[in-house]
Parts: sequence; structure tokens; C-alpha cells
Amino acid sequence: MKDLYSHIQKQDKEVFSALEGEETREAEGLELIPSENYVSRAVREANGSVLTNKYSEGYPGKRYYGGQQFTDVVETLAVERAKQLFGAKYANVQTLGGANANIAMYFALLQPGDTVLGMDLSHGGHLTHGHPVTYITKIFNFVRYKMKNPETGEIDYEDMRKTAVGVKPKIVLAGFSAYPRELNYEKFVSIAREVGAYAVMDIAHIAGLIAGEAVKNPFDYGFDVMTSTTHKTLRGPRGGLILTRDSEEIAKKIDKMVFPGLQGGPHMNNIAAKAVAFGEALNPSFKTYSAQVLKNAKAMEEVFATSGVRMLTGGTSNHLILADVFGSLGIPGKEAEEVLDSVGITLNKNAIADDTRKPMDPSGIRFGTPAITTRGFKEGECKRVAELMIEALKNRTDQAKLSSIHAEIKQLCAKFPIPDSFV
Ligand code: DSN
Repeated sequence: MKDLYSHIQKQDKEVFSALEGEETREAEGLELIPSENYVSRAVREANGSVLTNKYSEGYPGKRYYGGQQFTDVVETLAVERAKQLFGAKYANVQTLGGANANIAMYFALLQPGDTVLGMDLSHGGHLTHGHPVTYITKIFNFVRYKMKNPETGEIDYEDMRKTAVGVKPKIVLAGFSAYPRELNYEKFVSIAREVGAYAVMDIAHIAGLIAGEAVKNPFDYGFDVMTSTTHKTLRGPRGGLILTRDSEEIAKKIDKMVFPGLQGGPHMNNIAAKAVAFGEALNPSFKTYSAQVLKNAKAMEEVFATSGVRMLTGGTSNHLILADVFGSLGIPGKEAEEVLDSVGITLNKNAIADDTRKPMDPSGIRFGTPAITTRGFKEGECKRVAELMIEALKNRTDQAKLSSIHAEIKQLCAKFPIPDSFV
């Protein structure tokens, strides 16, 4: 660690101390936030590289400033690898995050006042899919769909179709940040086609599972565009990605909107890190990783089911679980998050469908397996973690019990250190 931060250590003790603290926190605790992961040293090196010095407005071969012989190499590598991973004809790797990717996609495909049909945040969608707190709702009109039955997770496709026929959206948007099931992609695409809308999927949460072929690829069902982050299951640096299946016209609109429409100089260090991460995801070992993420989530599901804790949609078919800890154990989500944090398990409180509690202290917790699978956990370790979570929650006032659970978590972490490399 000293080597990695030796210059910071000499120059800036305050930042060094925070970095050292985070290194220890990540090493000695379990990361169960389903949108987080651990990147390889190679990805971190690229992200911390000399490319942070460079301005590269434009795209490879068409830049506004000189000196682009190496930035063009890394951006082209990132684009080509992204295309290969997702079966896309076009990729834009310049957006800084998933929210930016969605905003650029909306502005590229819509006119102010146009309508988007997206999933309700309270049923698993995302803020950028049309929550009233976001600025984009002042520009575009968002209409939301929900699950028909939160116990099974089935989306109300018939209601969605009727709504689409009524409001004539320009985009039918699939995708989620807290939904544990696969979507019926045929239905989304057929509704979009019926009303003449673009079919777009925000794959931020499951991008790595798609790339690793552990779940279906929406492009195989005719989606036009997919937006994503690169740092969740895809295990790359923080950032965004926009993929276009085959339309040059759409891809051009997206490129123009990302730059110069909405962003300035791309973060080339980050794009180099994306290229490295996409290279890792193309390695056959990434398929094994993605499949294991799913098996591990199933193993945790089994323990929660046996313990009688209600899981929204009845369980999981992907990397995440949404558990109703307030309904099942009488523990508010915020307290559950704090209790588990105190034993070295990081996850997040989360609203459940039609939650009667407030967003800052909802009924649920959301957790998942991307990061612990990167650590090398298999089903056995995941079951044990799920058991320890439930034990901690049930014994949350017993300090001796919590200390012994924390000690076991630390032992597990020591046995499964965060790897430096995956290839
Ligand atoms: N913050 C991300 C997540 O945790 O799912 C989504 O933006």
C-alpha cells in the first residue's frame, strides 16, 4: 500500500490517511452493495495514468487538439472491446457515469416535451428513469410503469401496453437499479414497435452479467440502444457507456450529443481504464465469474427464504436481493444497514414496492454478490454470510454476539483477500 501511494504519503498526509483508511475498510469488510465491485490493479493503473493530462475533445481521428496518437489508441480499443462484449455495432465510451449516459441518450433521441415510459423508482427503476426530483423531468415527460405483483416481480405488461398506446412515448425504457428478476424483453420491444418508440435498456446493474453471458442480451431481442455504467458487475472504473445495436443514425446522434452537446474533454485516463476492464471481461474467466455471481445470489436467497425473511419478487434471478427487513423482522432499513455496517458488512437501505416508510429510512435492504464473488466467494461462503446477516439482525442489541460475528467476517476477509488481477 505504501508503494502505491508513496508520493501522496510524502506530500499530503490528510489524503493519504483517508486512502489508507479506505484500503483497510475494503480489505477487512464485506462489500454487498450490488452496484459496487473491486477493480484490478491494471484498471487502477490505467485510471491513475498520464492520460489524465490530456485534452481530447472529439472522437478518434477527429479531435480538436493535437497530440492524440495515444489517446486515439486507447479510445479505439475501448470502443472495439465494448462492441465485441455486447454485440453492438456502435459504442460511445465517453460519458462520465450512468446518469450522464441516460441524459445524453434522452437528449439525442428526444425533443423537449417528448414522453418516456420508464420503470417507477419505487418498483425498482432508477432516478434518471423519471423521478420528479431530477431536472430532466422538467424537459421530458416521464410516465412510469410498475410491477403487477411485487411478490413475483412480474411487470404489468398489459397495463404498460395500454399506457404506451395512450401516451405515445418516444422511448420505451427497460432497466432498473433494484429489481431482482429478468425482464421480458420481447414484450418491451413489441410495445415499443407498436407505438413507434425506441426500445432502450439501461443495463447498468447487469452489464457484466450480459457480457459474461450469464443472462440474456437485450440486443438479441431487438433493443435499439443500451446505456450502462462500467463499474458495477462489469468490474471497470467508474463511468458510463452507450451502445447502439445497429443504427448509424442513432449512433451519430448519440456521439454528437455526448460531445459537443453535453460534455467537454473526455477523461482519457478513465477511458484507458475502461479499455483494460473490457479486455478483462473478454477473457473467458469473466464468464465463470458472471455465472458464479448468480449462483452466489441464489445461495443467499436460500438462506433468507429458510429464515422466513420476505424478499421482494420472492427471491432473485440476478445478482441482487431486496429484503423486507421491517416487515419480516421489525427492523427499519436504516437500522439494519447500521447494524450490518457495525459487523463489517456494507449494504444499503432501500425502499420496497409501495413502501409506507420514508426513503431515508425505508423498509428494505438491498444487497448482492458482485464484489464478494470477485473476492473468490462461492456458495458456501455466501450462505454463511447470509446466516451471519440474519443472526446480526436478530441479535442487534447483543454486543458480544455482534463482536463475534464481526470477528468471523474479518476472518473470511483475510481468507479471501481482494485479488490484484483476474486474468
Ligand atoms: N447508485 C446506483 C446503485 O446503487 O444502484 C444506481 O445509480
